[in-house]
Amino acid sequence: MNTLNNILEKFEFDGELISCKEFGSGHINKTYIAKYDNNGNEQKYVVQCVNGNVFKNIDELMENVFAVTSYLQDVIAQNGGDPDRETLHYIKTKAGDKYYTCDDGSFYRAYIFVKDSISYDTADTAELFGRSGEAFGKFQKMLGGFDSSRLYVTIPNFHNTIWRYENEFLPALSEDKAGRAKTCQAEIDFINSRKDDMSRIEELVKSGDIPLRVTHNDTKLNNVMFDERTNECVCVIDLDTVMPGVALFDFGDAIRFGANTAAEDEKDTSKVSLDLEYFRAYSKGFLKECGSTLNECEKNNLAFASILITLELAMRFLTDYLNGDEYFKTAYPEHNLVRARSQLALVSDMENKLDEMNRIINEI
Ligand code: ADP
Ligand code: GN1
Ligand code: MG
Repeated sequence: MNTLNNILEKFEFDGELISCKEFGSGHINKTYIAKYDNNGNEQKYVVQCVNGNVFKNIDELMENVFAVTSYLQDVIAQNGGDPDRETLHYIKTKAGDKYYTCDDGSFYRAYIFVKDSISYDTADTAELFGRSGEAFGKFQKMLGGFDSSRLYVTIPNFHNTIWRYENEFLPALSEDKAGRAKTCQAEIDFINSRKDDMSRIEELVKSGDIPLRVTHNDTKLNNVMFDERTNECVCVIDLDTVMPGVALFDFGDAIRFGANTAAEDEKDTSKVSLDLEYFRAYSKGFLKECGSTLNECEKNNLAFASILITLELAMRFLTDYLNGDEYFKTAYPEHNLVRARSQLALVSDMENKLDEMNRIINEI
């Protein structure tokens, strides 16, 4: 059995290990921060155990992140930026591999901790949130010249909402293997009643009105690192789901998470709503950077996509609740149900604000 120290020893880290602690609030992977003393200088590394239940092909996943980060390093250097700090740097193992496989079959990979940076689970101001919009917009723009067909699809149908409904939600409901369907009938009914909305973006992709681009696919606020002192955005992280995808979902997922007046797993749904000031700030930042690369159809669907991705997340949380919590990490037995309820409350509020959201986008 590998110990954590033993796993750290497999990587090309500089200096002597001082400490290694679990860190972050991600729902899938396990993240550690390892501190090293390198001749009196502290050097931090991020070490992650990748969830093999979620990511079935670690080689393809790591190929994607190496391809995207090396491309970004060139673009950032050409633009006069600092490639060392503005993109992730993965560290190979001493054996020269992109990740290390433990005796028990689990996978570990490592990268340099972005120097003097911090991530946030909530933005204290709309301005800060707007900066993350710029960061994800810039990410989209910088990858504009990267051929998306070079990337592996690490999780098929990741943001194909209707596919998830038909192939994951409905089967989980009919199987009801954890015996929980009776405890969430209202949520099931809500999701069923929105079925017609679920194929809208997929159809626009099929008709060619919406192009596939290189997308991040998990644009939560805590996937952007900010400078500790200036609060400027430094680097977009968490590249495991970078794949060919729909740019609208990158926009919408960030809104879902960051423009919510409550946490993703708020139990008191009366606290959940879409903050239109935050929506405006993010839209401004995002469109400032990549507005000129999006087509009219994409722009017309930014607000709708925010609702759809929120519905999709609600459905994914509820599916996992019905399955007995196999996918997302949970802190207590009803956690996935609480997440689903709070996301559905956000869907309802966004539906009431759709016209206003579209008005804001048009204004910008
Ligand atoms: P997850 O897939 O579990 O969300 P992330 O890759 O987003 O994992 O990492 C979890 C947290 O760890 C991030 O929100 C961030 O705070 C921190 N983190 C990850 N990578 C880095 C990095 N290279 N530099 C600094 N902090 C990082
Ligand atoms: C998961 O790993 P993390 O916490 O950044 C999930 C996302 C969800 C998110 C909801 C691979 O992201 O799709 O939007 O939880 N990642 C995967 O918080 O399923
Ligand atoms: Mg993350």
